[in-house]
Amino acid sequence: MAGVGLSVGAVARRLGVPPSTLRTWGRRYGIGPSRHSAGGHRRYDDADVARLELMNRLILDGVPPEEAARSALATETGTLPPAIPSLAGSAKGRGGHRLTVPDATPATRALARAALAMDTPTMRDLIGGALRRDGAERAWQELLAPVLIGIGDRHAATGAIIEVEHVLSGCIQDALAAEAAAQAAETPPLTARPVLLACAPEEQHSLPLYALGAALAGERISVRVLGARVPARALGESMRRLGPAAVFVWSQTSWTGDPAPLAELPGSRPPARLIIGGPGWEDGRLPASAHRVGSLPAALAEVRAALGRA
Ligand code: B12
Repeated sequence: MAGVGLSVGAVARRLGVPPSTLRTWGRRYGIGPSRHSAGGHRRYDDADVARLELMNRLILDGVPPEEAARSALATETGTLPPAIPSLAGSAKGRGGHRLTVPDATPATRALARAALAMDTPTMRDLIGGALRRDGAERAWQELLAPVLIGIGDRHAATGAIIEVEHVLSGCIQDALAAEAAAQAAETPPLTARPVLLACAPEEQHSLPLYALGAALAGERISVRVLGARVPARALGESMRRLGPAAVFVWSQTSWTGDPAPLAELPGSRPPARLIIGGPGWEDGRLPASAHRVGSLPAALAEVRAALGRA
């Protein structure tokens, strides 16, 4: 694409959408070509095309166009952030992709490398080893979350490695669920009222719930992980049936962060503490009773407070 950039028709063919759609996206969402040819024709450079490819993929994955455009425009399509040490070479997968992980360590490098190679047995060994050695809270904070964030950034920049995201997520979820079950079997919970952990309706990103679940099980706190995409009615029904001490609801993305269903959750006596986490929640309209947390340690502290533990 050196120098002149691609025409509307060429980009449309590449994405498999009509040229009129590209023009509409440009007009409506401000995601269009950065330059024009000498003759005044619209020209898309590499960064424009990368952004449009990302937007198109998000739409194909079910994200509303406006949201997809906002994500694509907010994504740095060129170089990765300079402050983050590069894992170039060491974490290079067969597909030639590279990954940058915040505060990379030998452990994150090894997991990133195994993930990019889709080497499931090694991923399982590394994740299981970290959970046994460091416990769920530390393993999540220092190993799992940084690698997931690195993978998400890579996906945002290239539109690629979705398959890596899926395989790694599966390994992490299995390992965290197994860890929670092992902890509960080894040292039965001390608390009578459980803590419910649920994703917001339609929210598929559930791994933080499993991390919190495993960390709570390690503290002998009884937990029920309801998992991804929990309809508000199902969460309400679970609250009526189980009488939890606390309910934690996760929203990763803004299209699942509508706080309205939170206000409809049933009351109880004694009341359940409502704790919400994740970058998706829309500030401003959150119920006054909600305790918002921004990290796994903060979520653990809120749950302990709900249970009257120091
Ligand atoms: C794994 C993953 C998936 C898996 C989820 C599997 C599962 N069982 O959870 C799958 C493949 C299913 C998936 C699907 C999609 N995903 Co996805 N996914 C991710 C990924 C890589 C990790 C998600 C995660 O667990 N995040 C939790 C932690 C690790 O990350 P974090 O939230 O950024 O962490 C911050 C805070 O939340 C806090 N924190 C960290 N851990 C914890 C724990 C607790 C308890 C608390 C309170 C706070 C906290 O600290 C961090 C620093 O501030 C993220 C990248 C990312 N950065 O999150 C993308 C990401 C969330 N996905 C994204 C998208 C777009 C999608 C899809 C729409 C399309 C796609 N192909 O990727 C679909 C549909 C999702 C839907 N409708 O719900 C985007 C969202 C963009 C946006 N606008 O919000 C992201 C950010 C990737 C990206 N950069 O493009 N995804």
